[in-house]
Amino acid sequence: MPDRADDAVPEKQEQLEPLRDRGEDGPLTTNFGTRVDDTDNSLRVGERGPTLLEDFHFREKITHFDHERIPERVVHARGAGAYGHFRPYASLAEYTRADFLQDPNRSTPVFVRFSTVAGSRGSADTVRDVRGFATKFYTREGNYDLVGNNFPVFFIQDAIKFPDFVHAVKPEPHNEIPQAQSAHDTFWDFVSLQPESTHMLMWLMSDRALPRSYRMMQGFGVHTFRFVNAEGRGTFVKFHWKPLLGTHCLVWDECQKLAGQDPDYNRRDLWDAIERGDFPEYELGVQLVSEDDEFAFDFDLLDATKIIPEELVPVRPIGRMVLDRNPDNFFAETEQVAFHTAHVVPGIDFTNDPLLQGRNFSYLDTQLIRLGGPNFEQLPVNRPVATVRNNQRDGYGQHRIHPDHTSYAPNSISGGCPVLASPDAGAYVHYQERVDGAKIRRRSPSFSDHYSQATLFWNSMADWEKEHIVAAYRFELGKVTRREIRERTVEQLNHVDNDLARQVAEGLGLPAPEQAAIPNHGRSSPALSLANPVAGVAEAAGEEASIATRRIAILAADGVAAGDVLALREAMARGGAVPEVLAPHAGELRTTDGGTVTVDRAMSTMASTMYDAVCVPGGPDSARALAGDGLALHYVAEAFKHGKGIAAVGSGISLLGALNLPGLRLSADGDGVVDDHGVVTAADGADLDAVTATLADIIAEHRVWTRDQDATPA
Ligand code: HDD
Repeated sequence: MPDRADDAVPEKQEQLEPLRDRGEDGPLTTNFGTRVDDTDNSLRVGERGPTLLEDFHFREKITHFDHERIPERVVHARGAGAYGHFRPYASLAEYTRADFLQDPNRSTPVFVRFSTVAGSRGSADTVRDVRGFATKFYTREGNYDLVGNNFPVFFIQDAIKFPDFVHAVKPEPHNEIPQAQSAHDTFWDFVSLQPESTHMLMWLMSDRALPRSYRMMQGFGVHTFRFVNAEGRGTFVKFHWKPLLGTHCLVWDECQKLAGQDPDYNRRDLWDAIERGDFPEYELGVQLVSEDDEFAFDFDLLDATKIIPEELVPVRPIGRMVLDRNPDNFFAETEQVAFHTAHVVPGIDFTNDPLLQGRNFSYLDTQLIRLGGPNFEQLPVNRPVATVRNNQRDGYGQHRIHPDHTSYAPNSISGGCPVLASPDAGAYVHYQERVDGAKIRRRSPSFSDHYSQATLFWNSMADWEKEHIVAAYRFELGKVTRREIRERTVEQLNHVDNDLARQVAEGLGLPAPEQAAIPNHGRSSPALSLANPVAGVAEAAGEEASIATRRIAILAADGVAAGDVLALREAMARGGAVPEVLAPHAGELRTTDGGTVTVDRAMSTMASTMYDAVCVPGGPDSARALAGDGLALHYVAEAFKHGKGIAAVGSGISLLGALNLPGLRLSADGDGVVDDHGVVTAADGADLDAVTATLADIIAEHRVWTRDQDATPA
């Protein structure tokens, strides 16, 4: 295990250490401590006789096993977690009194859980879905939970609709099919009748729903929250997490294949990176809006289906989070961690966003059923590092022993303890917002524009992003069996953009709407496109787009040119990437110079989908073997289809030649390095540094979108 990051904070880990049960040395015992001499045979009458009820070891072992499962989360059931720490860049005292945002020299421990939303605990990672991005800050003033997603908006405006939405997206009730998919009738039935979901659907149909890695994914607090400073002045705030590795996504074909090839793709990626010492980092940014500007926008700040375009209010970087420790036990930590939007600290408060208000009820309620009672805050991962002291007592799983004789206030027997804190002594003071109105079940008219920002999103997309969105709608609706639902969705899309609606309709064989239901306003927001670098992060990090942590496959067989393998491997590793030699068999490969190279993985165990780029070194025998190997051929064709960087050297180029990749002109003449649509080729003897530098530039751009992907068979 590599060393922790330099500014790691000890408080939380110190608290956890005595609770870690490493089961060191010593004999097996029952849960009540009696030593056990046989755990393989139950106590019975004679060798072939019945089992005895008095076999306490048997009964305890089986009973414990029978009770091992707890209910999975009703949403966000599948996830992965990690510990780390957060440090602000500068004091934010002007806006908030939150202690953990005051001192740039002090770090706060965190636990983060990433998740998918719709699937069960055992479902695949690479499904089309929203991703959860929930952060628990263990501050000195108590736990603060920022329970966000990787999209900045949500499906619905009012929490009372959440059960309807979740019932619609979950597997259908009669047959529990499909698992972790939105491509089915009940989901599209609901959203096509629910125009407020239109903006969120644009995000869901975009590549944002297919993150390459939890380490390369943005996070958003979604709601407008409120900062409150020491003078009691409030400022509206939206939270943004930006990954230092950039925001990158997979393509749909890749996702579908990965769901079978490695259902743990995103979880494994996070785990492996942390084990390697490639600690994921995210910059926290805020959009701040003064209370005077509450009504300055053409949308309502309380409406969670809206963003504040970054061109209107820039994201201001305020700090950085590093995740540097994997949990020791999945169940104890990642499964039992309990997030709650109402876990707030002084200086952070709510707004009247009706989605947020409902969440503030739901998260506490759900932990009671999921974790079996009101003492879930005592579970190791949930325990604040701040002192907990109150008159709450008893309940299932009570781990505290309270020796005091009073559990009520006021009291005199315990000298009135625990005493109340004053605001100056760190007490939470609710923001004193004046609210006045009649009791009504009605939504504000300021929540009623459901299309402008969906159009803004569509207008902001690069051509390839638009193509992917259209393809996603065609796929999803193509799985919907009821024609009227497909038609209704096209009609909704025609409120976003006529061209979009037409393309989707054509793919579905439906009549294309002739005219837009609402004319496209023509506005766009560059920050929404993955094609544009994310503002803030690179400057703060002082880092260029890089190949750090990218996985590079070097395809080789017996007879490979050792020099090529070495040069490719070393150059990639120098850039911080993770190169691996893949071959038709595991073990060692013979090389042209009579030596050997070690194979990292047998090709059959690691598909091209698990790498960001592929290299084919020279060596005539190796190239011939690979060109005759269907797996190797498929490997390169698939990487090409998915827009990945490819490099081939010398005779390695013949593998590409055998594939007839559409639009590719392969020329290995001369000694130069050729880059044709992200396929880098160089003749034997060419400058390998130039090959790797060109490939590195392509990988840093993530994918090449100028190829004819659709025409590539793979
Ligand atoms: Fe939620 C879990 C994020 C709306 C009710 N939600 C959950 C998690 C995340 C979010 C990241 C997983 C936390 C973890 O890793 O344990 N939820 C969101 C966001 C929303 C949102 C960003 C909209 C802005 N959620 C939302 C509403 C409700 C809920 C409107 C209910 C009214 N969410 C829950 C829940 C869950 C949950 C049922 C399931 C398990 C849990 O809370 O601990 O209470």
